[in-house]
Amino acid sequence: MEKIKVVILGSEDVGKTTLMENLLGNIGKVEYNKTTVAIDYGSLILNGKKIHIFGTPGQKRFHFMRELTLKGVDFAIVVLDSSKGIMDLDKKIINTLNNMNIPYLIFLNKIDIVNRENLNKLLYEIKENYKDCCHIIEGSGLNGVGLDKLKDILSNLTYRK
Ligand SMILES: Nc1nc2c(ncn2[C@@H]2O[C@H](COP(=O)(O)OP(=O)(O)O)[C@@H](O)[C@H]2O)c(=O)[nH]1
Ligand SMILES: [Mg+2]
Repeated sequence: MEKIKVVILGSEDVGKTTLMENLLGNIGKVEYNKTTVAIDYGSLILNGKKIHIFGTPGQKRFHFMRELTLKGVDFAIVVLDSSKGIMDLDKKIINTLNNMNIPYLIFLNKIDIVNRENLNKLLYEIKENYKDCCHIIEGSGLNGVGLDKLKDILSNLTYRK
């Protein structure tokens, strides 16, 4: 069976762990001072492919861990907190993905707490600055919105590395 490796990235508290738990069921994780430092990754079978999903910590000083994890993956999911917009660390993460030529999607999380006007401004900012990003999903890891679209995109990925 084809195996595809996907990593989840994003700043602290944007909702990475919540999204993974909703996607994969109750995952094992190690948290230290509320930061997820290690994750027992899970996998999904979609479209006859095994999609392995890895998490990463969101703290600034752990950027080296993100870069290491990214070396062997096929695809990345960048989670943004749409109530906070694109933070500096998110920009650094997206630039790293672009420099490493890793395809990614942006999951605009927490849309349940943001109004349409602000969400549209954020969408505009992303489309202006990140023309290489192919998919943007509006959703909520907390209540499951956007997960079907996310699974649909994951099911169409192909092995790269
Ligand atoms: N309103 C709202 N809160 C969310 C959503 N997803 C996560 N959260 C909350 O955001 C906080 C941080 O979530 P967590 O998954 O630990 O973020 P992480 O640091 O990126 O792993 C928690 O209090 C979550 O309940 C969402 O879609 N909507
Ligand atoms: Mg976490």
